[in-house]
Amino acid sequence: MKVTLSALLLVTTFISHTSTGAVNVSVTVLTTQAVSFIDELFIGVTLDSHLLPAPQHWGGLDFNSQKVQALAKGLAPCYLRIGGTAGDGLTFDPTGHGTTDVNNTFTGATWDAVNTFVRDVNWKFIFGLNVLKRKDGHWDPTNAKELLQYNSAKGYQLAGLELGNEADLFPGTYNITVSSSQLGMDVYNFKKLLRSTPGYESTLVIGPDVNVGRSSAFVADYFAAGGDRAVDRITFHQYYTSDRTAHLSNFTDTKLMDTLVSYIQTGLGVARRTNPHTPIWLGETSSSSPGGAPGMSDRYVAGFLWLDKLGIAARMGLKGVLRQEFYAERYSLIGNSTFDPLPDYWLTVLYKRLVGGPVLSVEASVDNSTIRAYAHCTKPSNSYGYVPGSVTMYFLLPTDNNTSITFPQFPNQFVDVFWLTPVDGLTSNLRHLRTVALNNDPLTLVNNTLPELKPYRTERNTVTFPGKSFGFLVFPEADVAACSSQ
Ligand SMILES: *[C@@H]1O[C@H](CO)[C@@H](O)[C@H](O)[C@H]1NC(C)=O
Ligand SMILES: *[C@@H]1O[C@H](CO)[C@@H](O)[C@H](O)[C@H]1NC(C)=O
Ligand SMILES: *[C@@H]1O[C@H](CO)[C@@H](O)[C@H](O)[C@H]1NC(C)=O
Ligand SMILES: *[C@@H]1O[C@H](CO)[C@@H](O)[C@H](O)[C@H]1NC(C)=O
Ligand SMILES: *[C@@H]1O[C@H](CO)[C@@H](O)[C@H](O)[C@H]1NC(C)=O
Ligand SMILES: *[C@@H]1O[C@H](CO)[C@@H](O)[C@H](O)[C@H]1NC(C)=O
Ligand SMILES: *[C@@H]1O[C@H](CO)[C@@H](O)[C@H](O)[C@H]1NC(C)=O
Ligand SMILES: *[C@H]1O[C@@H](CO)[C@H](O)[C@@H](O)[C@@H]1NC(C)=O
Repeated sequence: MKVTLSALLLVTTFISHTSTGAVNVSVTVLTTQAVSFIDELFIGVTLDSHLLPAPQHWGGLDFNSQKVQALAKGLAPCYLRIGGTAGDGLTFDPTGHGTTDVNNTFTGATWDAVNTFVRDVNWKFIFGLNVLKRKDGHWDPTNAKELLQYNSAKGYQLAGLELGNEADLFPGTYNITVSSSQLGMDVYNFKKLLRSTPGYESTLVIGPDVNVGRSSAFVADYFAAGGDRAVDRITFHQYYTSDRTAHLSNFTDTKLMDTLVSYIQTGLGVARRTNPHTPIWLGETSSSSPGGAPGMSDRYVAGFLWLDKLGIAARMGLKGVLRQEFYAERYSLIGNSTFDPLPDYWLTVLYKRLVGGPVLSVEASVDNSTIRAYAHCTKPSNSYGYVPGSVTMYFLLPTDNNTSITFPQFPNQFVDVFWLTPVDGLTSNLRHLRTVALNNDPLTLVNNTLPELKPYRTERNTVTFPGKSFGFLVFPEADVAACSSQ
């Protein structure tokens, strides 16, 4: 309790006074025109394919848990993508009878469990098919057809399908080489098959699901061979660092954050040659790989890379960011076995509630190693009653400095503050709870229900926050033209 109280005093002080010693920043939103647009499905989540074979029991994820359902509904509407390296080793067997290779088989019952869940919580399902089912040098769709047939007989909706995960790494993981141009042809043929299968006329074909920074030539060949006409969404996978070498300082390192800018530029450069208009997603992305950095990727500090990623991706025109992952491993949004929401879960919920529609540019009086600032129109259908014309800004303060932010273009206006701070330091794990506070109130579920997530309203034109923290500000009276006619 002592820790919580001192954090409380600190931030209350900061919100009410301009303190000496704080870095002063002036921020202006460019209101005349939007630079991009995102919809309410912008943030999606993932689960890894290795959870599908029955012996895994979904890694302990209980789809019937009220808590899990409440947390999932808190993110809805939301894409759920199940994919990953293990997916290219899996076979669908509706009954599971007579299966000897149980660790590489998933059954109709498993498929039912996830589809029922997705329907109950109002998510949309994307699945990665096994591209290593091969015959005479090309993909063999026999097992995929069985799955599609089973799926439509049950009346399940499939929002999207992928074919092959990080195929550029097959030589190392599966000791198999499939050329990028062969994959481009495979996905093109898959698209034709899907469009001629009743019930799948509008299921998205998604790919190529590789790291474009590592394999841009691979991606270019994939598009040139037919992938360009096949894909409805282009997906690149992205991680900032590896679990093995991750260091706490990486999570607030603005140079490392900026590597995403050049990564997306590389992706745009490759994709836009053949696909000038196809929406681009970060189709699988998190802080560090392959499972998340121990003691970091599931703590408050992970929010810096996550929120900055959302800001950069939206501003650079991306239409989707699929967070690796909803459950399991160290970069999950909810706790392994406890299902307690982790700090990035709450950050994601706030983003989904407050941000949406047109994306705006921001100018700050100091450079982006002192403050990271992003602006959007406030989500049109928000639960707070914010009217069209409202603006939502979000900020990351990556340094240790207390920072005062002033908004010269919005004098004498209310500001609604949703500021997130850790309850016990950047890697807070107090009593094994990785708690984050919203305006000093530790966030928890009450009776499996999400709290209201109320803002703190202030009339001050300058707001001050502690270093190494982040949060959202809403300007309900901004009356920005680009946000008025959504
Ligand atoms: C499946 O994997 C588990 C461990 O993950 C192992 O104990 C078991 O022997 C495997 N089963 C088969 C049939 O390979
Ligand atoms: C990889 O496959 C080749 C044949 O395709 C085989 O000769 C080689 O032993 C395999 N390597 C490993 C590590 O399994
Ligand atoms: C992470 O931080 C460590 C320690 O400062 C540094 O050596 C390493 O290069 C950083 N990693 C990345 C990907 O920037
Ligand atoms: C949950 O944590 C335990 C203990 O750390 C670990 O053995 C297990 O693999 C984890 N489960 C998942 C699904 O990540
Ligand atoms: C931050 O500023 C640097 C130049 O100082 C620029 O290269 C980088 O793209 C900027 N990052 C973002 C997210 O705008
Ligand atoms: C930020 O402000 C608090 C409260 O006034 C103070 O204790 C702390 O030392 C300040 N931090 C820095 C880095 O100046
Ligand atoms: C939680 O649910 C129990 C049983 O339904 C009820 O008695 C209790 O008042 C609820 N608590 C809150 C804080 O709503
Ligand atoms: C204040 O914080 C310290 C430590 O994080 C940084 O070294 C400074 O660069 C920073 N100052 C500004 C203006 O960002």
